[in-house]
This record gives sequence, C-alpha cells and structure tokens, in this order.
Amino acid sequence: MHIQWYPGHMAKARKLVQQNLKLVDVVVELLDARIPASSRNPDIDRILGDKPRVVTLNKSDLADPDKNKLWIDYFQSRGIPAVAVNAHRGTGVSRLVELTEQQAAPEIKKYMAKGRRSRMARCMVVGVPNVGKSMLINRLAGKNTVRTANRPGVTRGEQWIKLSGKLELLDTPGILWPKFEDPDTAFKLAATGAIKEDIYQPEEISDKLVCLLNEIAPGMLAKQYKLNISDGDSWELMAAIGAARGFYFSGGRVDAKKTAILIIKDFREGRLGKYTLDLPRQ
Ligand SMILES: Nc1nc2c(ncn2[C@@H]2O[C@H](COP(=O)(O)OP(=O)(O)O)[C@@H](O)[C@H]2O)c(=O)[nH]1
Ligand SMILES: [Mg+2]
Repeated sequence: MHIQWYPGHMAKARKLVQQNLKLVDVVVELLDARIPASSRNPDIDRILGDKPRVVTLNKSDLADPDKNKLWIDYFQSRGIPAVAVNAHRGTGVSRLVELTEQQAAPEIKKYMAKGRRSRMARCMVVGVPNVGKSMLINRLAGKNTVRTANRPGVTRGEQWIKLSGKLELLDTPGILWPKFEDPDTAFKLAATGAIKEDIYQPEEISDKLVCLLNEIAPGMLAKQYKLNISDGDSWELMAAIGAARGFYFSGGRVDAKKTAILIIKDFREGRLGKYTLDLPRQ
C-alpha cells in the first residue's frame, strides 16, 4: 500500500493516533530493523508524549544481528525498552508481549490507586507504512481471533484482541508518515521497499545502494554476483553485474534499469546478506 502524504492526511493520521492513544496504556512503536532511524516518524516523540512504549525492530531477519543489538542498547540506554522481532516467523514476539506487560504494569497500578478494580492493560501498534504492522498484529493475535466486544470511544469496527491474561491489543494500527523530505531517508525507504520505486528511478536507488553496500561490505557484490572485477565505483560494479547476468540490449550495451531492479530486489529479499543501513547517533 502506498500513501500520498499531504498536510491534511498527516494531520488526520496524527489525530487518529492521538484518539486511540487515550485508550491504551502502552504503544508498540514498530520500526524496520534495517533502517531504525529512517523508518521512524519524525514527530513520534511529540505525538506519544510520555506514553509508555516498547520500540520494536521488525524484519530483524533481514538486518545485521550485531546492529540489532546496537540499536536495542541505544534505545534501552535512553530508558525505552526495545526488542528485535520477526513478525513473519514470530521470533521475539513473546518477549515483546512480556515487555509490553511490564511497561503497562505501573499504569494499571496508578489506575487501581484511584480505588478502582484492576483491568486488562491495553496497547496499540504504531508505525510508518510497510514496517509490518498488519503482519505483527496477525502474528500477535494468532489463534486468539475471538475478539472482545467493541468498547465505547473506539472507532467503529476496531476491536481488542486478548494477548495474555493481562494484555489486550487494538486490532487497528496507527499509521504515521516517515521523514520522506530528507533525501538520505527517502533513499533508504525506497531501497528497503517502504516507498514504491515508481517514485524514484531504480538506477538512482541501485547506484546509492551499491555505494553503501560497497562501504559496509567491500567485495561482497563481486563475490555474490561472481564478477570478473573485484572492485570499482558503483557504475562499474552495476555494469559488471548486468554483464554477468547477460542483461544486454541488442546493441551490446548493458541494460542498466533491468540490472538496477535485480540488485534492489536481491537486497530487499536478503539474498545479498543481512544489512542495517542506519546506525545509532552516538
Ligand atoms: N522478512 C520479513 N518481512 C516482513 C516481516 N514483517 C513484515 N514483512 C513484510 O513486509 C511487508 C509489509 O508488511 P505489512 O504487515 O503489510 O506492513 P504495514 O504496512 O505496516 O501493515 C509485507 O510484504 C510483509 O510480508 C518480517 O519480520 N520479516
Ligand atoms: Mg497494514
């Protein structure tokens, strides 16, 4: 799904999140583990305020495992519990439920301190498009598709899913916009597939991606694509990759677009290895 973000849409998205925020004790802030900075909504801290949260690095199966640890430490050192998950397979998901329950506990205590009977803690998933919100919600729901009745105040159709004896999840995620106005962020969103490539030329994304991968993992592309050169600038490498695959026009020139699309697809699907394109700011 691709969303065109205009100021009106952004205001509406923010308002929807703010409305649901009032109903929950904890927010599961979902990020793409390959680009934890670039897949973060630029206003998220202001929008969430002091609402307890758990930062969740999804698609951790496609990211560098050491960098996953680095990012988790980064958030935890700032007082935000963080966990790496793979919504596709369910890895890390029980740890996520545990952390969310832990974050909710003080909220429930505060609630009971007002003399009320204990209640279930509630949480919701928030993130930019394509981070895996729907997949995570489905994964968390699992067999618990028996959903509790609508509560007043919730948008019609939204329901609560019981995740444990203590915790319920809103079945509708909050969708916020990414920092697409920053060119480096836009490139990383495009490279990982969060922004549809029809907005960008594949050659441009592939050029930047090859540069970056060449920095992170020198020699990897030559090895993966069995190139007859071991190094070169991004255009030399792309031309060699196209040649190795036999992507030629009838005149003998390498089909740069076809080559670019192949490289981007191989990267997105993890065939070139596990890479994290964003590093935490020290
Ligand atoms: N490899 C991998 N792919 C995932 C994971 N979670 C989601 N995806 C894929 O990411 C894409 C977007 O997921 P979706 O749940 O629709 O994202 P949403 O827009 O945030 O709701 C889909 O193609 C999913 O198959 C994950 O943990 N690992
Ligand atoms: Mg979705």
